[in-house]
Amino acid sequence: MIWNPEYETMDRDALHDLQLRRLQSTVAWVHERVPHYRDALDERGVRPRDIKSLEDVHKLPFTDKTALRDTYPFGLFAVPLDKVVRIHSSSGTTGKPIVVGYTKGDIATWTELTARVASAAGVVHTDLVQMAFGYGMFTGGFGMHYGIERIGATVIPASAGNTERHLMMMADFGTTVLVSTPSYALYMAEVAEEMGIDLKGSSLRLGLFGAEPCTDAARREIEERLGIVATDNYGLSEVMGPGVSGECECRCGLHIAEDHFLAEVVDPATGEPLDDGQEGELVFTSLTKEAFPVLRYRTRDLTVLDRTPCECGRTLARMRTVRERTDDMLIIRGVNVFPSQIEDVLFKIEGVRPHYLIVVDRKHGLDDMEVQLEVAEEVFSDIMADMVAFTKNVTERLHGVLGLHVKVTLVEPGSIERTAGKAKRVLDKRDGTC
Ligand code: DLL
Repeated sequence: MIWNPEYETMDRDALHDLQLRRLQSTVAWVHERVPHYRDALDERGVRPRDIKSLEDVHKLPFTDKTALRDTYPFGLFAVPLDKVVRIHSSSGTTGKPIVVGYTKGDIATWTELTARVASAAGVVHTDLVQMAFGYGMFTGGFGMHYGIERIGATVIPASAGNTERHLMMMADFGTTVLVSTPSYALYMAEVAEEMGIDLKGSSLRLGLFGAEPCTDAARREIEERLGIVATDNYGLSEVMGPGVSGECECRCGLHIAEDHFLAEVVDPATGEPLDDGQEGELVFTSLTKEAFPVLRYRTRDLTVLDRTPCECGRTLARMRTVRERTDDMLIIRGVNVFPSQIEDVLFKIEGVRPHYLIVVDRKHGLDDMEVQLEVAEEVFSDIMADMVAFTKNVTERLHGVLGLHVKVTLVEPGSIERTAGKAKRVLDKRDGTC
C-alpha cells in the first residue's frame, strides 16, 4: 500500500520544486545556526542565496564522518538542547560514537517515513509485528517502532537478543511480521530448527530486513527457511535512521524519501557527481531536518540510482540494494577484495551455511587471508577425502573470482559467533596497516 500517495507518487517536476525550496531553507538554516557548516560554506564562498537550482547542491561542501566526530557530542546540532526530544548514536566501533538529535518535528517526520517503508513492504494494520532490533542508542528499534504503530499494526517490542523467547512469542502470539537484520533472521531459523519449531507453518508471512547488506542468496535462504517474503529497507543514523528508503512490492530497488532527502551518487575517489545508472558513493542532503541537518553527507555506501517510474506507481527514485561500502574494501597483497565477492562465491556452493568469518593477518610481511566457513553436518562429518575435496573446490572458486589464494577452513556448525544485530564478517588483525 502507498502510505502517502500525495508525496510518494508526486509529479517529478513538482517534487523538484519542493526539493529546491526545502534545500534553500536547509542551507539558510545551517548557515545561521551551525558554526561548522557556516565556516565550510564561507570557505567555499557559498551564500544561502546562491542556491538557485537543485544543481547548485554541487556547490555545497561535503560532510564526512570526521566532521561528525570532531564536533562530538552536540556540535552539529542546529537547535538548542531544550528543543531536542531524542538522542541516538551510531554504533561506532572505535572511539567516540556519532550523536544525533531529533526535535518533535523530526520525530514526526521519522514516524511518517518509517510508516511509508513498512507500508511499502506490505505491513497492514491487522499485522502483529515483532521487533528484533535493539531499542536503545541504535536507531533501528525506536525508528521502526513508531512507524509501524502509526500504521495501526500491533507492535511487539521484543528488542534484540533472547532468541528462544522471540520464537516462543512468535508461536504463541501468532506474529505475522518480523523486523530484524537479515543475519539475525537466519540465526532465528537455525534456533527454531533446533527447538523443533516450524516457522514455515507459522503465521509469519513477511520480514522487514535492514541495517546490513543482504545478498540475493541470503534473501532466498531466509524466505525458504522462514516461509516469508523478505524485504529490504535502508537508513543510517547520521541521516535519520531507518526510513530513508525501502522496497515496494516490485522489489526492484529501494524508494528513497526524496521529499526529505536529496540523494546524489558520486565517484568515491574524486567526489565528482555520477549519472543515474552509474555505481558510486551515496550522498545525502537532508531537506527537512531541524535538529541535525546534514549537507552532502558521504555515506560510504555504494549504490546506483534509478529515477525511472516504478510499476508500483511511486515516482520516488530507487537505489539499488547496498552490498558494499567504500571502507569495506580489503587490500590483500595489492588486490582489492570486497567481502561481498567472497559471500557471493560461498553462497552458491551446496553444503555451505550462511555463517562465515574472513580473517586477515600479516605473516612474514605478507597479507594472509583465511575464510572460516560453517558447513552442513553432512559435509562436516563426511570422510576426510571428501572434506579435502570440498575445501579445494571452495579455494579454487574463490581463486577464480579474486585471483588470490585464500586459505579455507571448515568449522563446525554453530562455531561462528552469532549476533542479534549486525553480523561481523571480517576480522582484520593487521592493525590498520595495509
Ligand atoms: O543501520 C539504520 C537502520 C536501522 C536501517 C534499521 C535499516 C533498518 P547505522 O547503525 O547508522 O544505522 O548504520 C548505517 O548500515 O551506512 C549501511 O552501511 C548499513 N545499512 C543500513 N541499512 C542497510 C541495508 C542503521 N538495507 C549503515 N542494506 C549504512 C545494506 C545497510 N546496508
